[in-house]
Amino acid sequence: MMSFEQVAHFIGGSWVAEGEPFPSHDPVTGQVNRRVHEADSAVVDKAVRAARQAAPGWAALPVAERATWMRRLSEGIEARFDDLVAAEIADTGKPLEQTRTLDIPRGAANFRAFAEIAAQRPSEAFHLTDVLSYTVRRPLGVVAVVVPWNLPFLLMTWKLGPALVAGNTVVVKPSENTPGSAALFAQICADVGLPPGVVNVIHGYGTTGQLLVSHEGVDGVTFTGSTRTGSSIMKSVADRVKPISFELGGKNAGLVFADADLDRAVEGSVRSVFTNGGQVCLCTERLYVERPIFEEFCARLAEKAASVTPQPMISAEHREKVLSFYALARDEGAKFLTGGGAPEGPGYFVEPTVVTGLPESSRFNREEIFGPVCHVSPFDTEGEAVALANDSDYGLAATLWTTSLDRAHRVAQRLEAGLVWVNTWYLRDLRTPFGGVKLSGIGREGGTQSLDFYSEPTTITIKLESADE
Ligand code: 6OD
Repeated sequence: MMSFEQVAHFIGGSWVAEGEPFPSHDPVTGQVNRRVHEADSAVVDKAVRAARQAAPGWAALPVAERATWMRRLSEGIEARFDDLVAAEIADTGKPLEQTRTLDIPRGAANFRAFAEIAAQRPSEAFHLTDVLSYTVRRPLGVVAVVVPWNLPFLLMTWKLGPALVAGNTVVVKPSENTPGSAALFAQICADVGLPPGVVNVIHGYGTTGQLLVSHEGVDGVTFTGSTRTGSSIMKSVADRVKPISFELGGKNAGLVFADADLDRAVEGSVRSVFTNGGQVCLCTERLYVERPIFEEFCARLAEKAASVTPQPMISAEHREKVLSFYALARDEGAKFLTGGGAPEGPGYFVEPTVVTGLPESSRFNREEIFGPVCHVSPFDTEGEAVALANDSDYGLAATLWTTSLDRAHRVAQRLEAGLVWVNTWYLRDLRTPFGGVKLSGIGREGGTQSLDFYSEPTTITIKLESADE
């Protein structure tokens, strides 16, 4: 049984308390809340071996049986719902309401969705007069699942659902900041009787992650997190040309046109900037507003932002990073419409902040900050708005607010982003392709795209002899 305060690895169906423990902190108080064993190369090796040993048996199961296991995992999550909520909040300081309605329910939904999608998926066949080709898909083998700290349970399960149902076994490495829900999930795997070694969970910092992804027994890597870490994983796996799926950083633009429903645009922008303390890769950090409504939009956004309840940043270090961008804005002469500081008291809180007046070339407008903050600028024409939104090294998500149907389609199709939301934000259908362009990632997750990543086709071609007439 896992302990809440002492977190061990889960390998081959057993708890393994090996490796020097490191402290993990509650972002609300800054106090140590767990001691977590750090996986060294011996532990990583043990986990990969366990996953390899389980791989043939798991891959040999009919997909319908693996789908049944996915449903059992969903039920296991629902049975431990309150404990998962508590574990996630202890590590992240997320609001209770968000954790209960988004983070943990999405865990159960991820397994259910991929059970259905995989079980219903037809195979391909190509028929010429005397030639039949068809494909069979095989799992990659052992997949390294490297998970970030911002939506730890949602993103871990988003990868595990398709990886497992496609027939892979996995070694999961959650962030060192958020080990709790992954450890509890390991207990759920044991409780529902998942075959040992199918899911293994090891803990540690980036060094553990690097040992894992570069291990020769790992056949593919899925990662969500910063572009810098993605790039360093890519280098580590280059020699063995392992398949990778990366969802990385963003510097997402929101475009607000003068014909928008202003109430909706303000409300939606507040959500898209401040949800989870701005610590979602999809959050808007650059808002562009058509000039006739610029002043009114800014005033209303600032007023609403001032009443947003601050959420802690994940760590003291991340808080410093966010505050360094507030200082940069101040040094460069930005106008603060609200916020700009950090509340007194314990924990890693910063104020929800809205600024204006910086040039596009400022680091503030070019680099991902990942905090509760956005910059607002005016624009004059639709073409200018599109150019401003696209002038970024990143291309994950964009949001546009307009009541013109024509404009919605026209602009959405010109935005260089993997995801465009119109008059909404972060509205998800788990079957749709999800991911980014440019520095925001490689590949797409979601629906059959995930299943394609976690398996490889073999094409079988048969020459048919014609029967003697
Ligand atoms: O909702 C999802 O499926 C998803 N992949 C969200 C990613 C958020 C990144 O911070």
